[in-house]
Amino acid sequence: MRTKLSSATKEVIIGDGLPTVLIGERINPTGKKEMAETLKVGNLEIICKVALAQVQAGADILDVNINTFGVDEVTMLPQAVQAVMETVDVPLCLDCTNPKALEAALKVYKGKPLINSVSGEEQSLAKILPLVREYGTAVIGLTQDSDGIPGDSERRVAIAQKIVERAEAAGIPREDVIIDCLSLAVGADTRAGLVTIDSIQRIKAELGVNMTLGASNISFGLPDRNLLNSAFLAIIIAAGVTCPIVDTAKVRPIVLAADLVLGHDKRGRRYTEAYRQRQDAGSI
Ligand code: THG
Repeated sequence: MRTKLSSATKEVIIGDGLPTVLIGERINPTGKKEMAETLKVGNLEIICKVALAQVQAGADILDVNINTFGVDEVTMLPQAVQAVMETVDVPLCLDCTNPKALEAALKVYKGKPLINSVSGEEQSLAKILPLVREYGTAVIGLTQDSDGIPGDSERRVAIAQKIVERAEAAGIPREDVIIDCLSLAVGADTRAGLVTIDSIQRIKAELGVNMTLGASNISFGLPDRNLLNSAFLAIIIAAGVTCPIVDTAKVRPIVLAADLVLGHDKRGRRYTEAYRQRQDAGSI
């Protein structure tokens, strides 16, 4: 299973056995006061700065989320996408659930983006899948529905199956559906990680699709979050996640280490090259 995404000038291929593709999460005003304030007045400078920093840190794709109180996504999402496309050359992941804003962004996008996201809810499937089909994009399918995120893997697998079936029925190839099993905080429930890992393994075995995950949700409310996120990332990559959503600068070394151990880095070139770069930068 290979998912191909592109910008105007670059193609990124997501698949089993290939190097893990990193989706940079930092264009997101949640918890970032300055980014939120500048977005409200239509200033995209910070977003472009954050875009460049993430690509320099090794992000393969950038998530673009501008959802915050006081920002009109229908106006601002296409402007943000345009500004990011003029700053970096990686494919983009449009993190927005408003179909009008998505369509406005799809009209200016050059290449094949990833839409983030559709869920198992009828209303979401009905609004998002036609856009995926019409614009020939790929889409992230969240394993949640009107009852929220299921607490067991059986129901998460069932939602993933429903999304894949409905996408195929709408004329969207299976390789253009990337499933997100979602992770809840282990601080609230210590079985939360296991349910996500089990869901990933089952979906890989039963559906064979590419998978993403917002890996940092696991550590909410706990100390030493990067340590937990790193352990979790290595496990979910081994379980079948091929394109996690991450803070690239913080996790690229652990991802490269996991890729080497799992045979996703033939001859270990990516691992040793990143080590050399950190040495040259004086960070080790
Ligand atoms: N799945 C999918 N999409 C997603 C998520 C997911 N998009 C949003 C989110 N989850 C992933 N993106 C982020 C962005 C920021 C943070 C976490 C996940 C974050 N921000 C800091 C905080 O809240 O403490 C604050 C800002 C900072 O300094 O980075 O952690 O699961 N499909």
